[in-house]
Amino acid sequence: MALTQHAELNRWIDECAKLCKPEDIILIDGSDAQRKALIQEACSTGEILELDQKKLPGCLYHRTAVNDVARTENLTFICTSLREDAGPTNNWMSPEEGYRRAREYFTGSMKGRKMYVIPFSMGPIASNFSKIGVELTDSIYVVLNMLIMTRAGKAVLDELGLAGRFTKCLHSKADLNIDRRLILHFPEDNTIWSVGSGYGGNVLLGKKCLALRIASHIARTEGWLAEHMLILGIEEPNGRIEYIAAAFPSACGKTNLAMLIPPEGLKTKGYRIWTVGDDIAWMRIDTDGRLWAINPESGFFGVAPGTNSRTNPNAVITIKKNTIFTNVVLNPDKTVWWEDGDGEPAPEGALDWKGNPWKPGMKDENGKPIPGAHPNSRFTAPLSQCPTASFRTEHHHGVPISAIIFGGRRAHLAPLVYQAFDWDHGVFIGATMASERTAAQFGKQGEVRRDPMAMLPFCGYNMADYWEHWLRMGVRMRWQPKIFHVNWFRQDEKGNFLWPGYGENLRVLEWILACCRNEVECSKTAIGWIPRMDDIDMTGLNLPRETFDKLFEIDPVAWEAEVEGIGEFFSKFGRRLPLELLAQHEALKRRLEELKGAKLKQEITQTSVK
Ligand code: GTP
Ligand code: SPV
Ligand code: MN
Repeated sequence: MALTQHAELNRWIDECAKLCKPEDIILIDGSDAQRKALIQEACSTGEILELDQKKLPGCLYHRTAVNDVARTENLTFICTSLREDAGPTNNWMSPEEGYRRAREYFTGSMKGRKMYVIPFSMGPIASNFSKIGVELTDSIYVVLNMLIMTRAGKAVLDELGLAGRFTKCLHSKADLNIDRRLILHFPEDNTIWSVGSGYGGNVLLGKKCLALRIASHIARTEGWLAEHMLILGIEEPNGRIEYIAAAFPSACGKTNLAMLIPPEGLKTKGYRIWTVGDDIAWMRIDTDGRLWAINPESGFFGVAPGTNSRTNPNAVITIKKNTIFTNVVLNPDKTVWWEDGDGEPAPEGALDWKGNPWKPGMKDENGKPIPGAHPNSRFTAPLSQCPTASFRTEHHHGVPISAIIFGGRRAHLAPLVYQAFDWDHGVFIGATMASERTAAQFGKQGEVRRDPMAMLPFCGYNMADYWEHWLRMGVRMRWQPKIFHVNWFRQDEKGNFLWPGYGENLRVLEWILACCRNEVECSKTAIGWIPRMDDIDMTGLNLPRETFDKLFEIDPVAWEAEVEGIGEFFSKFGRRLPLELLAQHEALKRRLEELKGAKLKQEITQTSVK
């Protein structure tokens, strides 16, 4: 009997089964009984371990292969007929080559395993703004994660009906060989093929692959935006809630900001924070001319290290039950541990993320501390368990966005916060943002790289066309959100963070909202509007005046080098680069020259006074 009522889906499942040769095909229906049976099966093979069910009810533990712990961007490709359609920032392969190479790796890759068919919806089922995908996978770990991260199961098939449109997502762990690993996107076929990996972003195909790479391509043709952004609501005591969307690169603070707890000093103001999403936003212009956003996901796939009751108490509560922990330390009492978490040092007899005996303070042959949890170890937890989960997350219509924030991890250069002069300038700020590389990607850590809109690894088409699309979206909106740039990571000469970050970031958000309502005057600088010192509420925070000044310092010499870097980056896009961005680049150059001239004049007068 056919597996589903959808003829095309059946045909495709058949085709993939012929290729991968699984011993059985199982349809994921979303029921609790099936999920429990799958957990039992995965536990019996050692793929998954059940944690102490009294201390961590419903929680599971998993380790990925040691060379499979972060997204492998160098093995991730956009497969379009024309190379220019992928653009200079993406790896490209022709669809023919992509299918040919991956087909070899998929051939017989599921022998002796089962193939699971996961129908899933990104966004609330039946919302006009949602998209359906079906993932075929030979990994129970993937199934269990997808059941948390997406709305998956029979209800999605019902929604798909006899002939609904869906993204074809094929995944096989195969032999987990990094030399036979490929993450391929075929936007022209609405298809994703991922083989040879078992790590999150490479294999939970609803997330980065569908909700960003494929969706960004669809969004361009349909006139909306698919972005690497958190969505957060800030409720004032009068009940009014303003929503913001913020794009930070991987491991730069989205989950933390999305679950923010108001700092002590601002408690009396009575703000409440509502978490809508921590990683992805789909945004469209509604009939009211405003930008509205939904979070297509239903769970968090968050960075574990650094998560504790001080930095992110909401996350700590969220992950107390029904959570999958990946690549963290396993304690002998079947609980988990990670660097900079809560409580005591890891107990005797703990196993590190590789499964080796481990205790804190161990060093490698070069004297470097060996971390117990991988720096990119993660938790997968249902959004509904977050104490601040927004009541709008299940709403088909999402939330209206008042401000868009771009941000990166910059030890130098970028001030704590500044506002764009207008939409085009904001698009320029997003297009030119840069950040230090983190553990979420393979590669040299700490290196500054350009990461436009935090979408460098996630834009499914030519980045120049993507900027053009952003510019055009601005024209179509009657109420444009204001655009800002933030940097929580600026450091002093000794390498200490100048800004306390985390909950204290609300002080900056408060200023941002005041700007959106035109309630404050700002200081004009060469790079944008910055706050006057008194306009950021510092109650309860002993931030010395010098630190504030350092946080907002704009060094014209360093910025000149930045402008040069931007020029080099832009030149990669040739004639495809929107003229508006060229004009913005020129204007910034001019403003910085003026600033340098003014500073020089000031220095001369100062010397002559002496
Ligand atoms: P992805 O899930 O990879 O997209 O990452 P993310 O953007 O959600 O990052 P996350 O919130 O998990 O934060 C990553 C790291 O940044 C953690 O180690 C945090 O402790 C740290 N971090 C987050 N917010 C702040 C902040 O305001 N200041 C400082 N100094 N560190 C922060
Ligand atoms: C990121 O790296 O931006 C993540 C984790 O959110 S992953 O799903 O692996 O992409
Ligand atoms: Mn992310």
